[in-house]
Amino acid sequence: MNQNSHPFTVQPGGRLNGRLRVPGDKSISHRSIMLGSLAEGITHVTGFLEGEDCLATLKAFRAMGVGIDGPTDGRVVIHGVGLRGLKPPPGSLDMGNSGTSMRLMSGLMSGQAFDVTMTGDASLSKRPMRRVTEPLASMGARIDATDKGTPPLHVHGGQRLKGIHYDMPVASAQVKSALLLAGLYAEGETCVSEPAPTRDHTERMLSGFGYVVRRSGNCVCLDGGGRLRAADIDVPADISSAAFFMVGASIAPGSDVVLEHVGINPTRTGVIDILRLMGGDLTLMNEREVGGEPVADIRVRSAALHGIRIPEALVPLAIDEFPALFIAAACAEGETVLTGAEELRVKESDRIQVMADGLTACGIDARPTPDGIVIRGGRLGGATVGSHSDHRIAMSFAMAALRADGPIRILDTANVNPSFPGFVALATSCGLSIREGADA
Ligand code: SPQ
Repeated sequence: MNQNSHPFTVQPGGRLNGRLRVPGDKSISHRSIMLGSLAEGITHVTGFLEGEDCLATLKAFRAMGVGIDGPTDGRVVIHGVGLRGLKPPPGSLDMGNSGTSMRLMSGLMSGQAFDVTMTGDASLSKRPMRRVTEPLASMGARIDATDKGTPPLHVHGGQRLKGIHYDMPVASAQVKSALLLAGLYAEGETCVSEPAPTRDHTERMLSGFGYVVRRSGNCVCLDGGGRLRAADIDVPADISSAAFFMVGASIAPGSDVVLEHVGINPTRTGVIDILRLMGGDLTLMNEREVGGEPVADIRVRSAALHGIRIPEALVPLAIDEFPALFIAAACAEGETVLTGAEELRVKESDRIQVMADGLTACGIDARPTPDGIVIRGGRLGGATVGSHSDHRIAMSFAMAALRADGPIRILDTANVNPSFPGFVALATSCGLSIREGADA
């Protein structure tokens, strides 16, 4: 892809104010389509994220014969076909940029009676899949990948799966979910234990669909052969999208925003904890539970941030928010040290290196390490930065402009829309001087 395509130009300074609701949670939206399709009965989803990643999942299930109405204004109606009701798709399934679709569906497809090929875009085609294909193989699945263990994946149908007890070497919700979804089709018990807590939306939603999931300590188990019963799902606003505004409001003096109806599942709230440790002023209001997921309105006011050593226990709980948090660190007094986050190197881009390069271009002392980064807060200069097609990098540098002393131009931002449709309009509405295009 042309690295100069579709730039953002963000003028320096300003502040963020107002009440805003960011789009629906990406992880929950994917899972709503998967479980809704495999349930018996009709599932109504509201707040669905209408970005290309989740639409890739939706189109895949449509291609396998599931009747899905919408999305219309975040509403989707899924006519579930039951665990054994999917049909062979007419061609390969295109997962676009979406690691969640590819990895979770590797598990689900392993239990089907038919073969499926799953492809992805240039970024997804570089991401590691052995983390799911290897444990799935020990359940009896047959999945072909490239010699490097990357997509496209060809999943052979008609295999007899058996439950396993798997100790995950990396803390990954995608691996855990892939195995649990394969476990629905396996003989006996499938158990996954995790080295640190990861997002538990799959477990919560399975329970919401009436499937018995047993949790004990760091281990989650289910038995194959059960049934899913349709349930309505209200998808909360995505904390990973809200994070850009949490950071923007924290670093820009005079800011005061309320982020409405944000999912605050404890496996996702590391960004709030880390910003607070840095001196951030964040208040949770109107806490409530919606369809098995905790939700709150989050008020964020600007604050003088200071550098910290980020506790490693918080890393999996904030894994997608580090690009934004690195901007907070660049605006903080003193040094911020992140360790134990090597997973950041295998996301949509190498988020450690790409953020370090961008921050360095802005004049910040940012030193990557094998498993993290050391950032010394300082004066942010205007610059042109490459996002390497990574939506989270692009939106993070957009927020950096609030504290920069010159315009920030961000290259190759076409992948922002798939995870955060309407980002430019929403950011503009609360005070960011951002426009799509190259001219300052
Ligand atoms: O879908 P994708 O591309 O893998 O999405 C990312 C993101 O930043 O949007 C990671 F690049 O989020 C993952 C997250 O990092 C979504 C996810 C999930 O829904 O289960 C889990 C996390 O990945 P992992 O590898 O830690 O399991």
